[in-house]
Order: sequence, then structure tokens, then C-alpha cells
Amino acid sequence: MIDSRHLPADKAPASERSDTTQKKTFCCICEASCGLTATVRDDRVISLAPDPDHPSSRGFACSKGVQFHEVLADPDRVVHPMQRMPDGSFVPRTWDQALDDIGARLRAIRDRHGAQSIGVSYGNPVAWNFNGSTAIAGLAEVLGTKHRFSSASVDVNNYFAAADMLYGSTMVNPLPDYAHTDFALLVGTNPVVSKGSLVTTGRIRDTLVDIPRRGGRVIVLDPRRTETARLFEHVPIRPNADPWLLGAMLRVLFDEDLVDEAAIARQTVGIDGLRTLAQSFDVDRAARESGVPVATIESLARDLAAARRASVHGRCGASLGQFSTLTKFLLDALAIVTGNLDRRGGMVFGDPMVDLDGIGAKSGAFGRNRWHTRVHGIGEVNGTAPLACLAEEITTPGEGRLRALIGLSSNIVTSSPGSARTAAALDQLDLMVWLDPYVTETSRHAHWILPPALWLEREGMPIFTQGQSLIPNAQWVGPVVAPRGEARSDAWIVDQIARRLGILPLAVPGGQLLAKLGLRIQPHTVIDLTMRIGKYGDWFGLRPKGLSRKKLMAIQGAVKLADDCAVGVLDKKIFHPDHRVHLDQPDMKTETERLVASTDDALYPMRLFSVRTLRSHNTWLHNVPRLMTGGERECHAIMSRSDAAAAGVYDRDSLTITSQWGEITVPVVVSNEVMDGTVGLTHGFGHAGGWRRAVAAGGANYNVLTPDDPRYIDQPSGNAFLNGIPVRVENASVR
Ligand SMILES: Nc1nc2c(c(=O)[nH]1)N[C@H]1C(S)=C(S)[C@@H](COP(=O)(O)OP(=O)(O)OC[C@H]3O[C@@H](n4cnc5c(=O)[nH]c(N)nc54)[C@H](O)[C@@H]3O)O[C@H]1N2
Ligand SMILES: Nc1nc2c(c(=O)[nH]1)N[C@H]1C(S)=C(S)[C@@H](COP(=O)(O)OP(=O)(O)OC[C@H]3O[C@@H](n4cnc5c(=O)[nH]c(N)nc54)[C@H](O)[C@@H]3O)O[C@H]1N2
Ligand code: SF4
Ligand SMILES: [Mo]
Repeated sequence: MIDSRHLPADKAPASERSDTTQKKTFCCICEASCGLTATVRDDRVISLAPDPDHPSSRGFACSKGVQFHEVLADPDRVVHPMQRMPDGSFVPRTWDQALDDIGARLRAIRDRHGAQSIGVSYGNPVAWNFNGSTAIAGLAEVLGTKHRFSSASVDVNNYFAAADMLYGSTMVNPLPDYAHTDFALLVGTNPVVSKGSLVTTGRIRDTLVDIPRRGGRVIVLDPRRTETARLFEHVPIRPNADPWLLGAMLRVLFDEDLVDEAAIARQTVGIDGLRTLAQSFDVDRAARESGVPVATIESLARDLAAARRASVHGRCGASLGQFSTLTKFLLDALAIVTGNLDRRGGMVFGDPMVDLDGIGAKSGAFGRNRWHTRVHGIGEVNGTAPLACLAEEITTPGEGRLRALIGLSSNIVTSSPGSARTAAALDQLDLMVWLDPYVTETSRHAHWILPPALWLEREGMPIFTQGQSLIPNAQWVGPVVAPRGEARSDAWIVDQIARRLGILPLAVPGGQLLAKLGLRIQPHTVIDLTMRIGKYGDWFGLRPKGLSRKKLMAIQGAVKLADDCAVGVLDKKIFHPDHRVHLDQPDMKTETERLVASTDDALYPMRLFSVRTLRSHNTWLHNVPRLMTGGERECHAIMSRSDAAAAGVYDRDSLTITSQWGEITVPVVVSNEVMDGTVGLTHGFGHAGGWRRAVAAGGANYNVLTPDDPRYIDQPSGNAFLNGIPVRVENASVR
């Protein structure tokens, strides 16, 4: 080993040169939100390393987080406002040219067709971009448009709808207390790869591995023997059949008197309604539908009830089926009736640095079904319409037709259902403006692409994940470096567009009036204020140890607020007036009747489900050279040996997959890691546009196969139907 003290200055490790500085920050790619230390020279990030002092991630970061400076420096990155020419090429323009043209066109559309014809779409990265997300949501709210689309409707709307029913607010999210549980039921989640979703804990793999080490059990219900399933007990389940299995488990609990009557009496109302609902699930049929034997269903129910402390958590596998609100309702019901809600080692509630969810619940900012979409009448969730309705809102004539769309960190052509129709619909817009660091398969349809500053280049606070962290902590960081080229923060760009419409993109009382007087309130001011007068706030100096934005920005690193989430907090976390869980839900009865009436389509006998890979993130990060090495990076389908033999395909053959909604051809991997009758498929591929390496990666877009027809989505929440799609498969070369 070389001692760097003996090297000439320019050979010393970068972190030790006098012209380099180190800044603490956190990763804004996935929900783990790992702490990072950036080494900066000449206002450029030259390396990123895990922060050993971060209370949650404790020195862990994955390859995506530590490579992110490559995205900042990517030669394909859009760093100027770009205007699309008639031949489809893009030319750089100045900010004034871009904003003046956009402003004039938006004003003309608003004058002619009303503000209702202007819409917005925001995607997954807004979860770490509180300024940008507040601005784009604020713009839609102030315009008063129903055309507000978000990735929540291809992800978590089912959580919101089930929480609204059970707990009285869409934003209540009981978390599996992994550090203390004896029994963890993981349904359709692969945290070893995803690093956890709707629950944030650093080092999630280690945390889960500790459960069996201390004598507990982890059971993974998944059609694929995933990276997580391999470490624990795996129960294969047919995609889109979870409500069958969960409903049957609930029935066994009631039939065998295994429920916790005392907890039910203390915490809930409506148990009789739930008991009746459970009787709708025939255990034998549940076994046939789910592929899980009756004996396994029974022992899962009995073991869950017998466990001292049990947690039940489902994610994308349990959120993107056709009955996803019912699925989430049943997941929570299982934990509740076994007495595991608000209990150490069971399901606990987050303890955020700023309780935006609580404030939103009390103020009525969150909710659902307060209005319905124009064409198909699907109920809104938290003020947003489902992405599955986007194309029809653009193409269906009539008052309120969507004519101008402003997008922010949203690659809907690849990430949303019915991709081909979405892409075609976008070309019918009078104006499309997209804020994205790349010319993607979505942004390439835009009249204007505007260059956003990326997370190391802007202020950051983990607005979404701070509320779901199992180790409550606080962090608020300034930009690590200045934005590259002409890039500007998303919030700045949205504000500039709003100025040209004469509005402030923030729905706060008095905000519009103050803006007219020249004072534009910023999102960070509102959030800082909320934090300062909240549980952990400094009360403007009255609590010297309390938090403020300024104080946290000076600290940079994260501050631990507690070792664990508190228990015994049900009164504060349930927003029904009686502070009890409401178990009797007529909508769930309707959904169960729909489920029971559903039948298989003999034309499409297989079920398709999504696969995520370690070094990818949804539809992006495919342009980073060091994340694109190795076979894992390829778009591929996975089929079992017997299904492959029946279809006449061999490993690496080209497989054509056909659904009722579309058809694609991809390479196939033959492996018994997936159960018979199912096809796994990587999602997020099939790129087009200006990100050259991503385009070169080839493959095909999963969502060509999924329905943008609102009749096929989850009815209570509008969540998309992406997992368990009925398909048929053939060897592409012999068709
Ligand atoms: N490396 C990486 N990490 C990511 C992402 C990424 O793309 N790559 N994406 C991020 C995002 S946006 C999210 S929301 C989270 C998601 O976090 P997770 O939900 O933990 O991740 P997924 O890989 O989608 O896991 C879903 C699992 O459900 C299984 N499955 C599919 N259909 C069904 C079904 O019908 N029933 C059951 N029981 N299981 C089913 C799949 O095989 C898969 O293993 O991950 C985040 N983290
Ligand atoms: N078949 C199938 N489809 C799925 C899923 C699945 O499991 N299967 N998962 C679904 C889920 S859970 C999710 S969350 C969605 C995700 O889908 P989207 O919400 O579309 O998000 P991403 O695919 O992550 O794309 C992010 C886009 O934002 C850009 N971007 C990154 N950072 C910034 C920034 O700071 N500012 C701006 N303006 N742009 C930025 C990127 O270049 C990229 O184009 O996909 C869903 N689609
Ligand atoms: S696990 Fe997620 S948050 Fe942590 S470094 Fe990787 S991408 Fe970033
Ligand atoms: Mo997601």
C-alpha cells in the first residue's frame, strides 16, 4: 500500500489534494436514500462514496449511487433548452427564446380552451425533488386542471386508496418493523435488488438476514425465485393472484378463531363486515388461482397468527395487479386482525422530521374521488388522474380536452401502460414541454426539452422517504456543485413558465396576491416553516436543539432523531374521527365480487410479470457506461424449462410475447427460477432518442403489452395493471 503523504501533490488521492473538498449529501435515486460523501474539485464531482455516519445507510451505497457523477458529466445530457425542428432534430436555444415561446403558446391555449386544457405529468424522481414536485403540483392546482398525472398511478395508488379506507387518510403507511420482527411476510417485493419500497431502511439486506439469525422467519411470495427469495423461504405464487391467497389466509384466520380479539376490539370497527368478506374466498379456488397449495395457505395463516411479532409488506408485485387496492387492503387486514398494528416488531408508523402527511391529512390536501376523469370517470387520488387515462384525454374531443402537457422527470412512453398509444397521442398535443436531462423516447415528442439541474446540483431534502424511515432521521443539503451548462432547477423552470401565465406555482393562502406584489413564496420556505413549528422544530429559537433548514444545511450529514419508530401512536396516526381502523368497506366487497367473477382467457394462457435489475432504475441510468456492463443489463424474458420446451424455444432464442394490447420480441433466458405458466420480463428497455448507449442496449418496451384501457385497471385507485398480464408466447423465428 502506498502512503499518499509521500506522493507529489497531483498524484495524491483526489480526496487529499488541497484543492478538493468533501461534502455530505444523500442519494436521490431510490428509496434507500443512502448517505454519500462527494469529493469535489473545480466545482465538479470527481467521486462519490458511502457516508459511514449516516444513521440509516451506515456506510452502504450501491453502484448506482456512487456512479451518479457520470450522469452529471454524460456527453448525451441535455444542457441547453432545445427546440424540436420539423425533421425531429433538436436545436439549442436561449432560455428567453424558450420561455417566451412556451409562455405565448400556453396563454393562447388557455385563452381559447381554458386552463383545464393544460396538464402536467411528473414521474418517480420527484420523490427526492421537493422544490420541483411542489412547483409542478402547485402549477396544476393553481391552474385548476384535472389533467395532473403522476407515476403514483403506475406504482402506489393502491396504497393510497386502501389507507384512505382503513385509516382515514391516503397517506397513512404502516411500516414493517424489520429490526424487531419474528415473522416477515414479503409479498411481491424484492428488496435485495430494489433496496426496499414504501419502507426506508439502509442496509435492508442485512436487516432482513438478521431475522432468521435471531430465530425468526422471512417468507417471500413471488412468481420468481428472486435474489431475496433465494436467501429465505420462497413460496411461488401466480402473478395477479395475490388477493386470492391473502383472502383465503384471512378466511382461515377467522374460521380457526386465530384472530386477536382484544386488539380488534381496541383498535378497529367493522370486524363483522371483514369476517363476511373473508367468507367470499373459497380456499380451494384460491389454491387453484394462486398456485399455492391449500396446506401452504393454511400454514401461512396459522404461522402468522402464532408469531409473537409479525409484519406483512407487499410492493410492486402486490401493487400492479388488476385488483391492487383489494390486495393492499387484505395485506393490512392480515396484520391488523393478528394484533400486529402499532406494535414493536409488527407494523409501525413513521416519525418524520416534517410531518407533511399528517398536515395534508388534516387540511384536506390529500384525498380521493373528489372529482373524476373527463372521459372515463375514474376517481382522482391525491389530486391526480391515472396515467392509464392519459392517451384518451388527449385524443377524445370535447370540452376540457388535454392540449398542452408539461412533463417533469417522467418517461411515460416507456413507464406507462399502452406505450404505443401514449406515444401516438403525445404527437396530437398542441404544445408539449418536457423537463428531462435526456432526449428520451418521451421527451423526443416534445416541442421543447428544458434542461433540469440534477440532484447533486440542487438543494435536497428526502421529502418522500423521511416519512417512511424505520430509523427516523433528518437531512437537508445544499447543492454540491453548480448545474452544468444552462441547466436550472426544475422549480426555477416551472416558476418561469408560471410567471408567463401570471401565476405563482404554489397553492398557499395569499400566495397569488403576494406574487402580484413581487414576493414569490418558495416551497422551501413553506416546508422549513412547517418543520420549525413541528415536533422536531426549533420554534424559532425557543428550542435551541430543534431543527431548521439553515441548521441542517450547515450540518450536511443526517441527524438521527430516534432509534426506532415509536409505537402506541394510533390516536395520532389514524384520521377517521373515532381514531379507529375501519374494516367494513363496501368497495372491497364490490372488488371481491369482481375478482370472484373474473375468468382466464384461453387465448392468452401465460401470465407476464416485471423484473427489475440491480444496476438499473426504472427506465433510466441505461446511459452510464459502468452500469451497463455484464449480461444482467440486457432486456430479456425468463421462462421455465417446461414452458420453453412447450413453446419450442431454447436459451437466448428470440421470443415473441403477445397480449390483447400489443406484441414484442425479446431474447429469452430459460430458467426454473420462474414458476411454470409465467413469463418474467425486464421493464424499462426499448429506448429511443438521444441517449446513445441506452438506445444501443436494444430490447423492447414491456408496456407495449399493458392496457391503457381504464376498464382493466384497478377501479378504486386507478393504479395500472402491469403484473400478471395474460399473454401467449412463441418462438419468433418460426412464426
Ligand atoms: N435496482 C433497482 N432498484 C429499484 C428500482 C429499479 O428499477 N431498479 N425501482 C425503484 C422503484 S420506482 C420501486 S417502486 C421499487 C420497487 O420495489 P420492489 O417492489 O421491491 O421491487 P420489484 O423488483 O418490482 O419487486 C416486485 C416483485 O414482485 C414479483 N411479482 C411480480 N408480479 C407479482 C404478483 O402478481 N404477485 C406477487 N406476489 N409477486 C409478483 C416480481 O417477481 C418481483 O420480484 O424499487 C425501486 N428500486
Ligand atoms: N411494466 C412495468 N412498468 C412500470 C413498472 C413496472 O414494475 N413494470 N414500475 C412502475 C413504477 S413503480 C414507477 S415508479 C414508474 C417510473 O416511471 P417514471 O415515473 O417515468 O420514472 P423513470 O422511469 O424513473 O424516469 C425518470 C425520467 O426522469 C428523468 N430525470 C431524472 N432525474 C431528473 C430530475 O432531477 N429532473 C428532471 N426533470 N428529470 C429527471 C430521467 O432522465 C428519466 O427520463 O414506472 C412504472 N412502470
Ligand atoms: S441503494 Fe438506492 S439510494 Fe442507495 S446508493 Fe443505491 S441507488 Fe442510491
Ligand atoms: Mo416506483
